Amino acid sequence: MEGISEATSNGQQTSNAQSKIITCKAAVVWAPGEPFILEDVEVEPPHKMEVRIKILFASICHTDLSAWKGENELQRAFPRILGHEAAGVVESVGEGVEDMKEGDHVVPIFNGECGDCAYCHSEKTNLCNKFRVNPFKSVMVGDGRTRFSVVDRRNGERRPVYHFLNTSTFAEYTVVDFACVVKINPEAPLDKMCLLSCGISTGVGAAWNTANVTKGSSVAIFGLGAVGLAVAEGARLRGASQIIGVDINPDKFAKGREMGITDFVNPKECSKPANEIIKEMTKGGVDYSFECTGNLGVLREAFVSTHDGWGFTVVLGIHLSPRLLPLHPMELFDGRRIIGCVFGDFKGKSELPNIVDKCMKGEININLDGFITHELPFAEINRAFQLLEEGKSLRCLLHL
Ligand SMILES: NC(=O)c1ccc[n+]([C@@H]2O[C@H](COP(=O)([O-])OP(=O)(O)OC[C@H]3O[C@@H](n4cnc5c(N)ncnc54)[C@H](O)[C@@H]3O)[C@@H](O)[C@H]2O)c1
Ligand SMILES: *[C@@H]1O[C@H](CO)[C@@H](O)[C@H](O)[C@H]1NC(C)=O
Ligand SMILES: CC(=O)N[C@H]1CO[C@H](CO)[C@@H](O)[C@@H]1O
Ligand SMILES: [Zn+2]
Ligand SMILES: [Zn+2]
Repeated sequence: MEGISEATSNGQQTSNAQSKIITCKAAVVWAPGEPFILEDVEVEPPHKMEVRIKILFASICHTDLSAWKGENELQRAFPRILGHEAAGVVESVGEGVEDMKEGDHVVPIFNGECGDCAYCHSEKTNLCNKFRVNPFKSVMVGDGRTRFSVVDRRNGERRPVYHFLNTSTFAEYTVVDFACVVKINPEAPLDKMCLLSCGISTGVGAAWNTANVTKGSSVAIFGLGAVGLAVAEGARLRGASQIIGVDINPDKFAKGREMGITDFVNPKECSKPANEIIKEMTKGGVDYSFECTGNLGVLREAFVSTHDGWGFTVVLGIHLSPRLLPLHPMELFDGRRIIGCVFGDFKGKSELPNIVDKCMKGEININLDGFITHELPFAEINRAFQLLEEGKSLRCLLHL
């Protein structure tokens, strides 16, 4: 942090009397695919029902990589602060926030939980009517504005910097809606908890909540990044007897073995489609398959790799390109089911604190350390993105 200045009289209504504008470093993307630039940004105090967080750790998820590249034109709000997998400490809270205070340890969640809408009250979904994940949104719900601004070097003018996934964690300080931040046990190590704010919860939850993988069952996981390997962890902890990992990068196999993968398929080295190989390996198909690549062709492979009659496919990969699912309607009569899953079907605010406590007590034995393959200072964020893009890292932990 560079320094805290008095809030300027630019008409912004701030509800927290002590709270001032903070000038700090943030990794700003000015245009799709351009390197991150560590800029001095101004971060407004939290407005009503918002929280300002000091980010201590942030890691990079493939969804950040896709957004950085601007793979979907609708998503192109720049300059922007990306990042959604992080952990930190509450710096200040806006009017009306009662479940958090300065100093609380928190993880942001991109799929919010207001706790008050019909969706939040329903046991059937973890989506929230007001704060559900939406990669196309880039301004706060309260007033439709951003809480970040930066000076544009090209003309010297201050301009707004857009948010991402309700969290924007590649910044020393960020402002999020109360619904998108979870208070956790202060004893929990924040570096590891960072991974629970997206990738690991998503993968583990997909196995536990969405698919409800049962003991002795067979599983195929397409894409062995952090999300896919977290599915493997979830399936292993549920007692799945066969966990087949599918990836075009053979470097993922060694790590996969540690995470419970029992068999590997590299489609690049096979003369027939992965689904045919998997059906042979499992006498007709796996009980559960998980798509964790964001590739449409892979999605189809995952779907037809399951056993007819009861096969269950969970889609985790984000498919941003405007193309439709490659399924023939008649195929649905073969008894295979398919569903997408956001954030492992966990309700973030109500369930994550309990998951954190269970991890600490050893009641849930997720190998969080195994996912942190690299650590770098915040200033090396460009290298961290490169590591993920080249398939060298699972999660690179940035220290802010
Ligand atoms: N649904 C959710 O809530 C949610 C949450 C987090 C991430 N995601 C999405 O999950 C996906 C995985 O994220 P990640 O961070 O683990 O990414 P990652 O880049 O670490 O892993 C992706 C893996 O897929 C493999 N792969 C790519 N193309 C392949 C192909 N054709 N066949 C087989 N394997 C292939 C890569 O080699 C890599 O190992 C991304 O699409 C991400 O956007 C979704
Ligand atoms: C998951 O499966 C187990 C074992 O079959 C069952 O007891 C449990 O009720 C299932 N849970 C859900 C949420 O369906
Ligand atoms: C800052 C930000 O992107 N806020 C969004 C949070 O999510 C809701 C629901 O998708 C959006 O309406 C907000 O714009
Ligand atoms: Zn993510
Ligand atoms: Zn809600």
